Amino acid sequence: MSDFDPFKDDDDGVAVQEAKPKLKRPPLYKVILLNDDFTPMDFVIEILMDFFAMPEQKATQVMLQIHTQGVGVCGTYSKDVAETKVYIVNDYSRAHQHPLLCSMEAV
Ligand code: TYC
Repeated sequence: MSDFDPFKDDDDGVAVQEAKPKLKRPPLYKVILLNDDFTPMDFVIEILMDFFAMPEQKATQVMLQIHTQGVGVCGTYSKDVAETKVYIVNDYSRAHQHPLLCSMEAV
């Protein structure tokens, strides 16, 4: 026969408080583009459309904002995705001999 008895108190008088699950949302990062005097405007628009899935109008607006304000946000992502975007954008810009700089910062 089984030893299991649901009515037997075998906790030796110890009260057990269940711990609240410690769940936190993972931190998010803004991927940003910096202005410079040499990268062609069309190239920046192409980057925003191809790597950040912006429609042409939105990409043009964001490019002009970076051009006038010095910096602009391309999108907000988890750390891994943001790091990958920064890497591929800087790699692509360098491969096309443009000084465009992409970076990330915690939200
Ligand atoms: N300032 C550049 C120009 O006049 C255009 C530009 C826009 C460059 C945004 C970089 O992130 C940038 N050709």
